[in-house]
Amino acid sequence: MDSIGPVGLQQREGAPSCSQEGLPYPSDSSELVLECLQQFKVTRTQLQQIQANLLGSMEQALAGQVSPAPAVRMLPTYVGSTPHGTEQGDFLVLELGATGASLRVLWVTLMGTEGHRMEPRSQEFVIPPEVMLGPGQQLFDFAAHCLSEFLDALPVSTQDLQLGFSFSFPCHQTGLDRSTLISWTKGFRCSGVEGHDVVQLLRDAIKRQGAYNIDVVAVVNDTVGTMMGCEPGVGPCEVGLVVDTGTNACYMEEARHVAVLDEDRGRVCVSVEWGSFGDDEALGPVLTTFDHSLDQESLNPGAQRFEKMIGGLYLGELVRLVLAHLAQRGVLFGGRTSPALLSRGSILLEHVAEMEDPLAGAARVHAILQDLGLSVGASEAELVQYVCAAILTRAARLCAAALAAVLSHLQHSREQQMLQIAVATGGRVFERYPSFLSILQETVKLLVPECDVSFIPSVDGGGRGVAMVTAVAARMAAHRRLLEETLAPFRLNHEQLAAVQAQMQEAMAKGLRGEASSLRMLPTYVRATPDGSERGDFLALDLGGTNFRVLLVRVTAGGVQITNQVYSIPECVAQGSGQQLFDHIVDCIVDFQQKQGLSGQSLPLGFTFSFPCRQLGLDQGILLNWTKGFSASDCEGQDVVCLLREAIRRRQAVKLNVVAIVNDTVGTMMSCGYEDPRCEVGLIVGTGTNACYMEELRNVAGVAGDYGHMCINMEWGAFGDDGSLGLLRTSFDANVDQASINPGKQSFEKMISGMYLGEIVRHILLHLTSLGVLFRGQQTQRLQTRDIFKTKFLSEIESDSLALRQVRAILEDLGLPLTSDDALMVLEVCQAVSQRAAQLCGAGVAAVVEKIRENRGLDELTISVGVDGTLYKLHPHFSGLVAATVRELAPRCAVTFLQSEDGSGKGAALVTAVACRLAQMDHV
Ligand code: 0WK
Ligand code: BGC
Ligand code: BGC
Repeated sequence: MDSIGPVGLQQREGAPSCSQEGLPYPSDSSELVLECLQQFKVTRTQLQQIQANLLGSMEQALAGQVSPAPAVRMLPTYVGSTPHGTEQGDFLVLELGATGASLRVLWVTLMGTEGHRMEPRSQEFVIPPEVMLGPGQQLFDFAAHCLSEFLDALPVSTQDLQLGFSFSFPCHQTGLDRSTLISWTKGFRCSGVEGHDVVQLLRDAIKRQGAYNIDVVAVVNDTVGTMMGCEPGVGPCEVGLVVDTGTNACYMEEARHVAVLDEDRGRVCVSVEWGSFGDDEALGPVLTTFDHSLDQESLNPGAQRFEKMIGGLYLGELVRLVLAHLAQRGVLFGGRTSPALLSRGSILLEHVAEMEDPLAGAARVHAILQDLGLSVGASEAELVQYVCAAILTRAARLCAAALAAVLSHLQHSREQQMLQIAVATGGRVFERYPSFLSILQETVKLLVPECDVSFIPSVDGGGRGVAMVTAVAARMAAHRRLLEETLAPFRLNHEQLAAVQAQMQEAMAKGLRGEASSLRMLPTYVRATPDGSERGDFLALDLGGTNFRVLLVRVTAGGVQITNQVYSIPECVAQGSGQQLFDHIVDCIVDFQQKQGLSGQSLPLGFTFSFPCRQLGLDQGILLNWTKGFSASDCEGQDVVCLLREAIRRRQAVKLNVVAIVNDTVGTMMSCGYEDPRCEVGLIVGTGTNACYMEELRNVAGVAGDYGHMCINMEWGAFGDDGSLGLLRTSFDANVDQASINPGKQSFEKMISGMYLGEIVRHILLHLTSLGVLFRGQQTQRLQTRDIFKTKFLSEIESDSLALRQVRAILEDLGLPLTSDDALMVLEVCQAVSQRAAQLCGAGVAAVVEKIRENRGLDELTISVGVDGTLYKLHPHFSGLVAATVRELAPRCAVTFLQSEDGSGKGAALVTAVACRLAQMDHV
């Protein structure tokens, strides 16, 4: 390394020898000049130190360390893949900040893989200094004005334009089109922008301009545009490196390494923002007095220290400070300075590059310094060139050390012996000072010899790359719009829910009066909730939910002990003959009695039968129709207690005393009522859904008596079977209903309960796949399979503790080839479907408790609701959404939801116990 001096100057014939540090000594220069040039010499060890410290800071920031704040920010950019080349379309690109006091507008046409490359049309606009330092609104209005001026001159249809915003400053991105400015750098310091979403500021300015309908669909850092603009054939470039007025790099990082993203697969582009690298330990030794004075004079003292040693906005200033210093010490220009030499910013990057040029440089030195009011001696031109070369060389080397840190990180994170990678380069320092790249290349080779790096100059400063990202963003935005359109019918507002509540209250009143109503409001002959005096051993059956259970319930003064056994009801039995079903039930009872040593005992039995039954008494229930996938023959219209007793009779030697048949909602209310006497509503949200409550007997037509209460089984699953839910019904609900074994029935249930939510989601996913929004439009056999998307997946996918990666794991087990965006959309579909279900359920409960409050003429009602059902119990947000909807729609009811611990079997036993107690009292 040390043998290499400022490139270009070496080659010239008769040039004086150079120092062992590779810097030539001008024959007549004093010690002072030497000392000056010495300061800009960065040793290999120092470069390695910088490389190591920058690498350390990168890994701290990736790991999410906040204090002490890492020296670099490592900002995720939401760009998840390098270009496929398939992107197509016309895109507007606005570049702000990369090239200092100018912004550029481009019209880029992407032709996809087939089409040839179209040259972008572009126009550069100089930004007045007062705009770069003024109010933010002024800057964005200026940008919007430039956009219009550019479009005015463009012979293209300017309908619905999509714009990619290349914004070259450190930003926290929260989406491809949402980015908050952290702090200005380079020559910008507009007020009212830091901490704000710059996309919104641009959108507002474009709206104020009002000339064109431009949709800002993506915002990217210029390094990302540079990386993405890499010519397909030569790339893909996985690192973007910019050295223009400022400097920075981005690269494709393993998503699992970026702590702030809950991703474990794929890659994401990270903007390093190495301009802010300023950790004293590494930079302290290489910072010169000139760097300190430049920093003190800058718009942001103490910040962007690394950038101020490399960026084109500062190199000219460093040269000026050195020349001014040497002139003031009498070493240069006869010790004379000039106002221009002493004024900040008078020497620009292009001046330095021209003066340093080995061929024409010397002449340019004279011309440029003359313009600054200086007279340059013959040998002094060369000295000035040395100063330029020293500062440019140092910049290139420091940049190489930073790039080496990124490359060695990539090599380690990809566990590769030899990293082969392409780096896209962009920026005027590369364009104006070609040696910058060769010094950079050499130094990188020296610092990371195990990396085979090819440098690809970006073709048009990244404009195409920004258009690529914009194309991806436009596609994703279009997908998002299609997703929102698809899910919009599931987003129910207050008015819609209040309408459901009102319709249900009306249907309840009609049902109670025995008029036509989709709510049958079935009397259950349960007139009281338990009063704690119940005692004895009871058998209970619990049929109709996920599991069929046989229970032994012992009710003592000390409480209720339950022993139960779960048995399965095979689909062939549930959809076989009624005799087969009830024989199977008796088989299970006999098995249970044997296991519990109860054989031969005739305990009172309570039968939880979770299907719509018209009860004629506590132990008489005519099955009106099956629901929830049951369809056993010869049962509908039959008294299921008789069917059970006949099955018991068919199985000689079994004596059972069936005392009561109750609906699972009633069993659940009774079970919870045993603990909390205010529990007067039973709610089931499981395979099916339904509710019951204690109604005033005077309101129940068809049941004698005006005093007291009777529990009414609402059978609200059928609510809307008269079409009253038509406005809320979506095409997906229709698909599920069509495919069910009871089309046209149980409309409310099919929008709420566990048997159907998974199917609704599956149909929505199929629809979104057909639109190309999901799974890249690939329909998979698995997703066409009925019931493949279980409702329990919704509960799993929506659980807060589950990271997106786990969502993806569930879906991959379903054989769905998905990206993280797909996983996010599936999550949103699940949330929309379950939220609607919970809100509709909440509207139903609100109707019930308001009915009870009005029944009792109360201003305020305090009441408890006993709840059971897998969906309600397992879904992470369902119960909360139900309670919130009830609070919203029935604010005068203080409702407590009690999750039933022992299921409705206990409730059935308690109903049986109450019946037995009342029966004994009758005999007394
Ligand atoms: C458990 C109850 C049972 C009810 C079931 C409903 O004991 O009576 O039918 O909850 O929930 P599912 O099992 O359908 O999710
Ligand atoms: C900004 C970066 C940008 C770089 C090159 C720096 O000042 O912080 O975001 O990429 O300049 O333009
Ligand atoms: C049945 C109801 C039952 C509910 C919950 C519905 O399908 O019709 O009787 O209460 O499911 O299990």
